[in-house]
Amino acid sequence: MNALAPQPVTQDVFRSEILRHLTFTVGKDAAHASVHDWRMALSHALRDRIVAPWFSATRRTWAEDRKRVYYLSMEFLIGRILEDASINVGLREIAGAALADLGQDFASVAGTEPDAALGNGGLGRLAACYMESMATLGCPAYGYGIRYEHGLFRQEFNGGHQVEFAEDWLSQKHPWEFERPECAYDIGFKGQVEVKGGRSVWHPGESVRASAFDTPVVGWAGRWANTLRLWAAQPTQHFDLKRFNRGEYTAAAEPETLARTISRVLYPEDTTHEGKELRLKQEFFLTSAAIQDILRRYLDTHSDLRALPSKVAIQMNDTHPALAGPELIRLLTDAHGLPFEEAIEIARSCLGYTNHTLLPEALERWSTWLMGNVLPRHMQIIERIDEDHLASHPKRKHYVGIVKHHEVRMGELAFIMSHRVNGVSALHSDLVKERLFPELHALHPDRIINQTNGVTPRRWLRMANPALSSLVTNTIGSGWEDHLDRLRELEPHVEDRGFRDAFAAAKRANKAATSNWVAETTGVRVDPGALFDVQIKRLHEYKRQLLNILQTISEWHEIRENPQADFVPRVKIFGGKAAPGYVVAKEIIHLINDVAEVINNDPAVGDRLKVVYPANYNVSMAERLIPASDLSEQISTAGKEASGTGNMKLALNGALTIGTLDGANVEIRDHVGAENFFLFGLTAHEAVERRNDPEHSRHAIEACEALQVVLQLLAEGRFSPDQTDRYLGIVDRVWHHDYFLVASDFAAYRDAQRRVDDAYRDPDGWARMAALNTARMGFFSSDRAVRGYMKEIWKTTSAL
Ligand code: 26Q
Repeated sequence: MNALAPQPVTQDVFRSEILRHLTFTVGKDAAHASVHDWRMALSHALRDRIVAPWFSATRRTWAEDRKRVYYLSMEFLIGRILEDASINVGLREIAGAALADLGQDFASVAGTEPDAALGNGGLGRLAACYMESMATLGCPAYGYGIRYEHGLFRQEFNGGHQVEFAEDWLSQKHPWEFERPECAYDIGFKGQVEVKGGRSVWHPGESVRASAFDTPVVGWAGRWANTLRLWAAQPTQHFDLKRFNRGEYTAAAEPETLARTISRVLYPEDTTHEGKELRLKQEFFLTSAAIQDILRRYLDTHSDLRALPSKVAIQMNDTHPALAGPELIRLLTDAHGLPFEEAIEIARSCLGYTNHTLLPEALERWSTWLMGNVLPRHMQIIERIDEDHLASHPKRKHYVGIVKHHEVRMGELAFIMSHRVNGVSALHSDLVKERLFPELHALHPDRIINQTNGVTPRRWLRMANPALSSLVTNTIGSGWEDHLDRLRELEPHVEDRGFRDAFAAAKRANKAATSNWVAETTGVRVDPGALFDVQIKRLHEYKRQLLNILQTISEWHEIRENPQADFVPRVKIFGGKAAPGYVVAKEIIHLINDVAEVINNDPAVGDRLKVVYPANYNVSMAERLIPASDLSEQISTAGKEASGTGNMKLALNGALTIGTLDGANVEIRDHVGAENFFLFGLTAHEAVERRNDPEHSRHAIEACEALQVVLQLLAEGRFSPDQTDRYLGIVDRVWHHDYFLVASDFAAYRDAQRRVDDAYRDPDGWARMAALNTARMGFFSSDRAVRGYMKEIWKTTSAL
């Protein structure tokens, strides 16, 4: 045993470790400690327990000279760390008991931790799940990202409108990170390129320093831990004492302010790409720091850069870090003297690119003017890559290069610079081939592959849903946490009435707890016996929250028309943020809140229908809502949702899906069985066809009386009595600008909701379907996904 390994933990040992940190790290006496102080002490005590596996993993990787994976992402949507870490190191119970000895409650202490919200949504959360799975699988890896001072904004509602506030997770000390001031790199921008002795030399006109902060990421059972390295921007020259002494106080601090803006705030857009200089600088900042760090680590123990691909795999999470190609080529040629042709091959063998979207407005393109100005040397290299690629594939019709119409297309750049390109669900990967890169796919038919997304069962089942987790463990034993396929063993038990009752009871307990929480946070009292119908995700037209709320209005109307009829009571739960500049999405938020106001206060409705929209949906709110969900709304216009991962979390927790054939819904339905999934709507190909009819909306509305009624109610201002014309814009869009086919899918959706009601009327039948969903979701573990990346893209093996 080495000296660093702490003594085995008992409740008493751990209690004294918490007390030691309270005293010596926090500097507080137990008699005067606040909940925050207790959280700091507990976090440090836990962190100590992660350091041993972390060091041993790092040492093994060096000693065995292992290939490392580098996951480059502008977003890591981690959420809270404390409870997750305590579960993975096997100390959740001991920590709870030790805290109780000290007069503190674990949940209350852990509940004060702010979410690390360094991401917008799916792409950022996927990065966090993959980090956890790489640690679980013993895949030596680093995550590289930006240490944003302000993560995703906090959402509040004011009169039903979304209002944004700066998020401030670092206002309290972040106990999980280790600052590494000795690990820092200069990142240049602008300036000139000089050719000297046949080599290009870039003289940046500005520079900032990227300084590392490391957070250990521990996997299941504490067997392995990797590093998440986040870069903070700091000024290269500190402040100007001469100017300060002249009394120019603000000017003296200018270089500092300028530099710090780079890591100040996460861009809150997750689909619209605007060619903003600061965003480009952020992307290069992350990418250059990462590539410099990767080369420095490699050259510590190797000298032949041509062997780099045998030790380094770099994964680009979408195109945001796609400058990794040009930056690696720049360092290999300009700094290390390799010929361009060799450099490009080395870079390509290291790089992989994951595509997460087909939406044209989300595809990154930078004007050649901006790129040439901010990164003059990289612009030259990009043009050279483009010429090189064109030259090796002459005489192609419709050739789509990287630089076109004075723009740099980051998708094409990432594709050409990668040896593998992957989509995130089977359908999406097919569409990447067919619609996004048809020409490049024809030239490189083996490059595009699929790696269907996954989610970590440790956070999304074991931690978020202790009631269901205990039932699973009591039924099939432990070990499913890192072998999620084992959930299949539940299947024979599903035939057992006792098991189904226990399954339903766990769900019911989660719903009861969440009903209390909903009452506290929104003031709306909901019946835990009602069907909890949940749509939680970013607000976007393609995700069609509008379709959901229109159907809700229709349901409300039906209740009022037939007050005696036998309705299945429902609670419609919404959660999600809109990008601050996305006007239409914000209008839909307003509408949902307005509809909630009317329905929740309608005495004719009572408990049969409630609409709740708790503000500030985030990872922690997801952990609360997902285990309490009966119905998972996955209703995007087919062909638009690359995968979805909330769909997986919900089905894993025994929610039934109502959904279109989009993204990973297709595979979820294949796994859980068509009879346990409420399918509706146009397919991806039908949707494209449908748009060829310029009158598709009018035809759909004329064919559906229920939809006419809903649009009429909206147009009359029934949900906006203070401003009756408020929703005329939405009505007009459904009639005349319905690109996302809300009208065309409305009738089918409404019909599918009827089938949901019918199924819910039979509680035992519902429990069977829900339990089969859980039993059959093992495939969607991020462990399976990461194994796929290791085998097909990174060519690495587990060190365990
Ligand atoms: C790009 C340029 C400038 C500013 C912002 C951006 C930007 C930022 C974030 C563009 C896109 C994103 C995020 C995209 C995203 O989250 N995509 C989702 O990825 C999930 C994981 O693969 C999928 O499950 C979802 O289907 C997909 O929408």
